Amino acid sequence: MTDFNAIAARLHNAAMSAEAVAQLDVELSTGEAYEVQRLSIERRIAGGDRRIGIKMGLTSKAKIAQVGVDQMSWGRLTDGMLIDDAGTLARSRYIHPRAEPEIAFRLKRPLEGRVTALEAYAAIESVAGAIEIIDSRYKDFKFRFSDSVADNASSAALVIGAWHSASVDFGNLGISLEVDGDPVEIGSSAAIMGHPIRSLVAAARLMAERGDSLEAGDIVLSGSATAARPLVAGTYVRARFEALGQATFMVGE
Ligand code: OOG
Ligand code: MG
Repeated sequence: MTDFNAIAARLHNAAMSAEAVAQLDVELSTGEAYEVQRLSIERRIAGGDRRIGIKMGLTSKAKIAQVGVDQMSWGRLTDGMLIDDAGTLARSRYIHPRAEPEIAFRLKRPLEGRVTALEAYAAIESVAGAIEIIDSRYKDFKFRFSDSVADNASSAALVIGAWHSASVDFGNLGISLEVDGDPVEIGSSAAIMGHPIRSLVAAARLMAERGDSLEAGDIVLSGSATAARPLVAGTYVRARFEALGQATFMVGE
């Protein structure tokens, strides 16, 4: 029998120690993979972290092409993953971190199960440009869909720019990711499922499949609009968003 707790512990310890582990030798079912994810995040919560929301994964063609997995996933976000905007991320705390620009939502109402885009809109309190730092705990960033789900969809950290009113039209905003001032990835929020609101609708539906739901106050990362970029210590990363400003951080040692 597969010991889900043991896999969760292995992945949790890999994240805490910044030491990669081998890809899982058994292919978990989707349900099992989400259960391992839940158990591994439970360990973070036991260590003092607080749940702050979720991240969506693989919601754009650019990301699907980069990781070779074409199924949407979601992972859990905790306050321990937050990095202040214009703050510093310690490179040594991660295995092979990459940055990717995303649109973030903060909810004022719960969202559960099958909801319409209109209902999803009505639940948004504010919207922001953000950067997710992903860091697969697997060697060489290689995984199957279920491995990645168990590994909290590679989520490692996030930086959120200034929150804006939900009335900003965020359906097709230009986005660029810069390293030391050079644009290295260019995209649009429309790359996220044609419109990022669809990612929020999908989040509520996919969470319901696992008996979970979005709560008022939750933050939702809608998934990267572009491929992710590896982080190098000593560089300055900035994501710029039309109408939403920017999110930035320094990569420290
Ligand atoms: C999986 C996580 C994908 C996104 O924004 O699409 C993701 C990965 O690339 O490791 O965070
Ligand atoms: Mg992401």
